[in-house]
Amino acid sequence: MSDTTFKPRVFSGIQPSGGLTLGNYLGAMKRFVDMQDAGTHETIYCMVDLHAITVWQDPATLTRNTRELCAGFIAAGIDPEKSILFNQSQVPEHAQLGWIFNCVARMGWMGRMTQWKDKAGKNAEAASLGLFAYPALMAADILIYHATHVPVGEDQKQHLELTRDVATKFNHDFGVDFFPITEPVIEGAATRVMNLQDGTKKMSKSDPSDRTRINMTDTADEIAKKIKKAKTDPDPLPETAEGLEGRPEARNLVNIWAGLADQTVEDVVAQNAGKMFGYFKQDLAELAVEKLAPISTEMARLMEEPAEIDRILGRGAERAREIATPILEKTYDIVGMVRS
Ligand code: AQP
Repeated sequence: MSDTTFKPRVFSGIQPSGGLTLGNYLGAMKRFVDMQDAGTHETIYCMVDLHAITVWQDPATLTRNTRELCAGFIAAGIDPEKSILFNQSQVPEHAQLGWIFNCVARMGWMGRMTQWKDKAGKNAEAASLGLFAYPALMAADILIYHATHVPVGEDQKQHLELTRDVATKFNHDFGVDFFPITEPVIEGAATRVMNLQDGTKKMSKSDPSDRTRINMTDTADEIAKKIKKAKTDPDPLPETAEGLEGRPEARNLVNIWAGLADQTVEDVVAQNAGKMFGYFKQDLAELAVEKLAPISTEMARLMEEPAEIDRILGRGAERAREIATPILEKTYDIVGMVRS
């Protein structure tokens, strides 16, 4: 940790690269609301549209997804007065600091990122340069606010380690103590919600198959059907959490329950020990509908007023720039850029 004392500040983002999933909600957004409501940190939340375009996005769909994501944030409990809520492209300082970090980060660091390997696949030559550089822009998203804490799902852990590496190298190269060494906040029972059809893969909003995920906009019927059809094994629920070992699909459904009900995995297993998955899935579907239906109803209501969503995003961007601009200016001074 650096010697300078930084103001406790939370930053996190979600890509408008598709509809919001249960994974995004349990792994990230629910934590965002908790951190906002705790009142211990200033909270800044962002729709990272510049990250979304590292893979192809249809322009009209990107616009809609960004507004829908904003509606999701608000419906889930983010108050745009308490938190700063905006979309990344309206705050150009992210991309400006991102360029500086492109020059700090090393090619080798980027090449080791598992998300790069997963998303570029075997055809890395055809992947965008932006997809390769994604983690440097993510470091800029966080450090342009001197954020000290970043709530994320398990899949983002490696990118956060890289953010720490970028801050450390910048501070070392320029002999300053300017960027904080950010702490990841990866908490709760559902930090890695898995694909409903394959418990070894992450639930993802851009998976081509809709059956693999629960979308925050799914109807009660769709949620119940997807949970009923979720892959499981033939055994009943175990007596203890250790009994979930080697049963990824069973573990996933238990984790989802724990995340939705704010319980521990141990409690969920104890409560349902010996139950067949057919019955467990019925109860889980009821729980999911009870928790998610009010959010999707509110999202739909907010989506009827796109101008109000745009106003909230614009105001959030103004507030974000008040913090970001002086940090970028100071960075330019440290690097030796002439500013007149
Ligand atoms: N399955 C998941 N379980 C727990 N947390 C998750 N997150 C994403 N999927 C899960 C968390 O949600 C936040 C925002 O993620 P993102 O939209 O920036 O990108 P991602 O991690 O790549 O999410 P997706 O849904 O898989 O998007 P696509 O398909 O576009 O790549 C992060 O905190 C992430 O950890």
